[in-house]
Amino acid sequence: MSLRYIHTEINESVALVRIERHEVLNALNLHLMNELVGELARLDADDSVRCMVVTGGPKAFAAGADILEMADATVVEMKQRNQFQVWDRLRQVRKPVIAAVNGFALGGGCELAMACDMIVAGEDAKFGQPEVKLGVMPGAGGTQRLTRLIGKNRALEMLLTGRPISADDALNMGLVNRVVPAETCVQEALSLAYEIAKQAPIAVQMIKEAANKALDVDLQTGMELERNAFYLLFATEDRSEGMKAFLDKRKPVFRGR
Ligand code: CO8
Repeated sequence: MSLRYIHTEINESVALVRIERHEVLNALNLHLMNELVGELARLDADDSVRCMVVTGGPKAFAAGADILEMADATVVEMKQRNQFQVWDRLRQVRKPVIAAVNGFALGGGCELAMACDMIVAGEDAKFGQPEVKLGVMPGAGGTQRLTRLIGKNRALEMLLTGRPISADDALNMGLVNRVVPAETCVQEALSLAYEIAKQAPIAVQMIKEAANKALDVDLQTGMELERNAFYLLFATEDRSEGMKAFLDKRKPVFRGR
């Protein structure tokens, strides 16, 4: 099925998903978000894919929610749109998703990058939550994820001033995994994705689930969840293969079973 704003290429078990609405800096309208999350859900269910990279264009990963689409909306219309349901679906994606961010990642764009599992930033990337300047606030996790990632004081400075930060500052604060030359950003994110795609897929998904839970539950609950997932992996063929390959001094071949 051809999508209007989303273009996907799959190579060596990694899907590269590009957001292409460049004329408005990839402003995230409802249609685009539905396409994007629908595509990620489809790839999540595709056994030939093990890891995904989401990227935008050279000038913008995404400059936020589409302001034109919201400008005249009433409270009732906003509630009826139920636009955050799609963000809840995004949280259900089990395979790792890496954001490759060049240019602006603002508002919903910054929230989208943070909703991914890792962020590779081009050196020209700018991250920010400028909603306060529009008289609103983040609605897709900005106050929650940013606070968890960089701490309350630094998050509040960004959230209350709306001022964007540079890629280097984002790295120092722990918002991104690494900063690379802008022209290599997508390739670096893909390299990371290829490395993850070589690991045992069920272990990868369980590790993602357990790490995400670490942010939601107390330590004891998290430790129990981790332990149960650890035991469960002993039921997989990939666990037998991984350990056998180590003992045989060869590379494992993981099949996701
Ligand atoms: N919505 C709609 N159109 C946009 C957006 C946007 N967020 N951002 C840029 N555009 C459009 C501009 O209107 C312009 O269109 P046109 O050529 O027709 O005039 C085109 O993109 C190019 O933009 P600029 O001319 O402004 O480019 P500059 O290089 O001068 O400036 C900026 C780039 C600084 C990024 C500037 O465009 C800007 O400030 N954009 C808005 C950023 C912003 O405030 N984002 C937050 C939006 S609110 C939000 O995200 C709430 C999240 C809630 C949940 C998420 C749901 C998806």
